[in-house]
Formats: sequence, C-alpha cells, structure tokens
Amino acid sequence: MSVQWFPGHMNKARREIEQVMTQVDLVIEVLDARIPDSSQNPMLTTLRGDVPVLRLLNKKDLADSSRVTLWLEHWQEADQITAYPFSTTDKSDLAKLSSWVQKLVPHRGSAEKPIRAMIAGIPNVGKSSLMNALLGKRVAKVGNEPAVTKAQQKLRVNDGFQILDTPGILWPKIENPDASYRLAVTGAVRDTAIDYEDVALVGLKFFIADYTDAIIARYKLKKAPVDAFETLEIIGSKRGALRAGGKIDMHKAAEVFLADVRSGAFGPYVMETPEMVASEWVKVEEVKAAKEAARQARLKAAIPQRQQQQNVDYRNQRDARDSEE
Ligand SMILES: Nc1nc2c(ncn2[C@@H]2O[C@H](COP(=O)(O)OP(=O)(O)OP(=O)(O)O)[C@@H](O)[C@H]2O)c(=O)[nH]1
Ligand SMILES: [Mg+2]
Repeated sequence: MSVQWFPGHMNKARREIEQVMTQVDLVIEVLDARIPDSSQNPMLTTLRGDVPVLRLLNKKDLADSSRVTLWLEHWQEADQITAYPFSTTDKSDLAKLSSWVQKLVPHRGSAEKPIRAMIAGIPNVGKSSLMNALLGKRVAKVGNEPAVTKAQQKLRVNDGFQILDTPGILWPKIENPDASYRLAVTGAVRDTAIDYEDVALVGLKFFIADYTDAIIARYKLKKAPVDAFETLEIIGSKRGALRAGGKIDMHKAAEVFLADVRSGAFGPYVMETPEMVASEWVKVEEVKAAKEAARQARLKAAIPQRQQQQNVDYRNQRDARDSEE
C-alpha cells in the first residue's frame, strides 16, 4: 500500500512551471528538512534540466541536525548540489540567501539582468513563507496544509533579484511506498486523501524505532513502546479519544499523534537517512522484478491455454459440420 495524491490543479501547475522554466536562471528547491529525500520531486528535477538549483532544507528548527548533516554530506559526494539547512524564520539564513544565489548565477544580478529565481517544491514546505520573508511583508497566503498556493506569483526582492512563487506539486506515482507515507506524516498530502490510522501507524512505528525516548516522554509511557498499534491505543486512552462504551477511537488517536508529529512536539527529528532510503529502493526494485516475473509467467501460461481453447473450438466446429452432413 502507498499514498498517492495528484489532483488536477497540480497537473496544471506542473505545465505552468514547464512553460516558465526557460525564463528562469535558478530554481530554489524548498525541501522539508525532516524528509530530505522524499521531499524531492523527481518531476521537478526533469523539468529543471540544466537550470542550476539551490536546495533549502527548510523547517530546520523541526529537524534533527545530525541527520540533516548526513544528507548534506551524501549530496556533496553524489552530485555536488548546493544545499543548506534553512528556516524562513531565521533572519541570518535569509540574509545569506542572496549570496548563495549569486554564487550559482554569477553572470546576473544587476538591474538590467536581474536574477530570476523560481521557488518550487512539494506542498506545504514553506515556499510562500520564503517569498513573504524575503519581501518582508505578507504577499502570499500561507497555511499549515498542502495546496494553499494555487497560482504563480512573481515579485521583485530588489533591483537585481526577482522571485516566482509556485504552487506545491507532487508527482503521479510515488514509487517508494515508505516515502509516500513519510510525505503524508509530515503534511505534504491532503488529509482527506489519506487513511489516517494507517499513516499514524507507519509514523509511530518509525518513532518507536528511532526516537523512542521522545515518545515515552511525550505520552508519559510506563514502559518502552514496542508495537505501534498498542501504543496508538495507549495514546488514545491517555488523550480521551474514546467512543461510547469506552472503546478507543483510533481515528482520533491518530489525529492526536499526527498533530504532535507535525508540530514538533517530540523535539527535532528526521525520518530518513541515506542508508535507509537506499535499502528501501532495493526493496522497490525487488518487488518490481517479482511483479514482472509473475506477469511473464502468466503470459506463458496463457499461450497453451489459448492454444487448447482454439483446438476445442476447432473440434466443436468440425463435429457440428459432421453432424450436419
Ligand atoms: N517550523 C517551521 N515552519 C515553517 C517554516 N517555514 C514555513 N513554515 C510553516 O509551514 C507551513 C506551510 O507554509 P507555506 O509557506 O504555506 O508552504 P508552501 O510551500 O507555500 O505550501 P503550498 O502553497 O501549499 O505548496 C506554514 O504553517 C508555515 O508557517 C520554518 O522554517 N519552520
Ligand atoms: Mg504556497
């Protein structure tokens, strides 16, 4: 199972990004520092082509900095992409942005040739917040839910720097199911498009394994949690998520847990490491190969069956002819 969300407006937004890509000098790809890999949109990488990119690992205030560093080192080794931990509320990060941008596009930056930067990324990562912070006023609507921005908006930061805010986009098929759940946990997927309980259980399983102490502290657990379902029941009972008759309301319990994850109530965290993502991709490829092998086997089996059916049809026709004669 996996989570997929690609509503019509995203397809339109994708086409509009494609249309203006030839008129931009640089893409500022805003990522969620809590999911550095899963928040990269492969469709955007394709659309960008050779246009330089600056990656901002935004919401660094919510992220576990030691794991963020692992990703920065990994990218430096892998593809030399410039990336920085970032927060739209950190004044010193904002002050450094124009020098980071200038380094990537040294031939532009004057009033005649301003740097034209496109802010792009998946939903709810803080693209419009970045636009507002750079402008020093509220020019774009922001909100803690995906798909707040529906249309592009171009504004001038100063004489040498123009920015374009774009709607957040996902892609039609997220191949790694684990990544799709992480996108749902952190809030990049509309809540109405997910099975709350499923998403909470996947998230909780991760926190139990990687940030056990944070879970114990937040919910004042008496013993170390082991099973996600059991723990979600405990969370539900502690937070009054009960149905008539005292049964636990698991949907409500999931709401409590996901609200805590998204607001940073467990302290800083990052849900993936380069090693973990690499092993997930091995699994994805194995599943793909197994599906393909099964399809081939079905095809092979279907040929003799079709042949047998043709023989039966032929014999029936012959018998029918014989009995007429
Ligand atoms: N903790 C934290 N929250 C942030 C930061 N930057 C933005 N946010 C919050 O993230 C949420 C989403 O912000 P938006 O700017 O609307 O995100 P967006 O990428 O424009 O979203 P869409 O337009 O829906 O694609 C809001 O609640 C912001 O306040 C940050 O650096 N740290
Ligand atoms: Mg926006």
